[in-house]
Amino acid sequence: MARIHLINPSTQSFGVAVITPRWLYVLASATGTRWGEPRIVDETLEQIDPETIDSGDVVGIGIHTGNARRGYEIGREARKRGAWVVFGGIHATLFPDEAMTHGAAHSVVRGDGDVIWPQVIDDCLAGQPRSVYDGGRIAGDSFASARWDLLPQGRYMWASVQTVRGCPKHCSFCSVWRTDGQEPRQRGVDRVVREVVELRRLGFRFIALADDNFYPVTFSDLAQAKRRADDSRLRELEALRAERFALMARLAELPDDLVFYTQITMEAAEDPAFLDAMRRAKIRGALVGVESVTHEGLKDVYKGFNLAGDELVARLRAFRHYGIHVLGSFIFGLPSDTKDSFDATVALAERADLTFAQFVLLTPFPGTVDFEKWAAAEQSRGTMIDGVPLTQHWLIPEHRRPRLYTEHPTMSLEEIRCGTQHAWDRFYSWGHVWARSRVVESVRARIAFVLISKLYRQMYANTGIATDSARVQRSARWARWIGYACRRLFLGKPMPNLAIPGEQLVEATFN
Ligand code: B12
Ligand code: SF4
Repeated sequence: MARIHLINPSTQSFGVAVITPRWLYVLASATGTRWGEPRIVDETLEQIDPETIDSGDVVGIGIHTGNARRGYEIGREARKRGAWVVFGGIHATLFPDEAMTHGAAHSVVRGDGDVIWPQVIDDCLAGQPRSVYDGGRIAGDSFASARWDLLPQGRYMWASVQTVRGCPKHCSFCSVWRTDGQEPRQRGVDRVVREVVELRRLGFRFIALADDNFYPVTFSDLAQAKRRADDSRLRELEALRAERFALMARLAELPDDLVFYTQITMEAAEDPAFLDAMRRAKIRGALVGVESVTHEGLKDVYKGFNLAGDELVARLRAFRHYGIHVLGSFIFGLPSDTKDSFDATVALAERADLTFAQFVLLTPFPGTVDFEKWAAAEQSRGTMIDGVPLTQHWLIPEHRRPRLYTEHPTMSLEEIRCGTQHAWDRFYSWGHVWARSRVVESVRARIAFVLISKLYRQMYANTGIATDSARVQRSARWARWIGYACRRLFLGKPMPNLAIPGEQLVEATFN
């Protein structure tokens, strides 16, 4: 019988991984059991063995821009072996034709895969797949719950659960508001809670909320809606906000050893009731897109709703006041950056009591406003690398890809790259990490904190910014080693009898 494969491409495999790629387990759930259990391969753990793919099988490959090239290699190999090849994910949604020409796709699914996937499989197995399927933007209550029973044991430190898709903002470097839409689609509270309970039963304590923006309704949105003559928008927003509080109240009833982490805009810091609800819900960490520490930088990325200087420090500290550790995300390479920006940013990150920080290089991701502007200018320059136009930078072999794409008015690209590397080095130096580890109490927890900081740094910085391949390999080895050492620290004793708050104990799989 034909088999269904779901493959998450990656050129780097670490044996263990930090967070479960949620799409794999959501699509596994959407697959159902009609065709036997799907075969799941996450290449961040280990590379696919092509021998496992047979003629007539259906191979689903999910790609974002960074792993599209590897995804296309797998697609070509699978097609050569006679399988039906289907691409999905954000990059395939943006460039369905590319998945056909470079990835040998029979079909591409644009948008959400939860509902349309069984139909795609049916069509493939009937020998009549359509070239493009529109999965659309489904309503929150149609999001499929993941098949956590299919997870390999002891490989992932964090599970991932989604509570909302879409983000009302419109940052220039981000494609989420265009692909997932600006209208927040919140998932029913019961479904989220059931998934979390299932994960805790299996022994997961750490859960990433794979949301675009956990705070989709701000005070200024409410104030704006209040000014309208028609109050329907205000009622909609109030209902969305009430649902957030309802979700957090239910999470608060779950075992205290759970730890949630989410992504949120810093506007949440002006909402003490929200932060307090987050604290009670055990949301102990949040990625906050700070992007730049100056007003000019924020203007560069259309993020005027963020603050700068002392006000910024106060806002970021507000999270810590409620026990929420911030992973601050900063962008370097903005036109307004100067040679002083690197040190100034690290200093601010430390002054604001950030527990973690990431310093990313401005990258024109397709689907963004930045990309459109950059690609229009770049097209006339016509730069090619290894026969690939720079406007399709994701198709260039990884070791040949530039680290920066936009000329800077005052700094050379190498200065920006080195400044960024230096910011990571400084923020994650042993001394600084050990000093920050005071946020946890026991020595064991402090050691865990240091290891996690180093792991984060090795996985996301060195392998991304370094141009020297020996350094990249060394980082990957380090990350593998620390990953193995750390993974047990995150898991708890399974709680097979954990009840769903407000419900009797029910079977462990839900849909
Ligand atoms: C959680 C998350 C992370 C986690 C990843 C954890 C993990 N192991 O998956 C962490 C924090 C590690 C992370 C890191 C990064 N991320 Co990220 N991340 C997200 C986030 C917020 C949610 C992804 C998610 O799990 N969604 C839930 C699942 C269910 O939805 P989904 O993946 O979209 O899948 C659905 C559909 O796309 C479709 N689908 C997907 N695959 C397939 C396959 C088939 C066959 C089919 C039919 C359908 C299908 O069906 C699914 C169900 O509806 C997204 C935002 C977003 N809206 O996608 C950004 C996002 C994917 N990340 C992004 C980026 C840029 C990064 C980083 C590069 C950031 C950085 N500068 O370091 C790194 C890259 C890491 C790496 N090497 O891969 C960008 C990607 C942009 C792009 N064009 O590719 C996004 C879109 C955010 C943004 N602001 O633009 N990320
Ligand atoms: S960067 Fe964050 S706040 Fe801005 S549009 Fe993207 S998801 Fe929304």
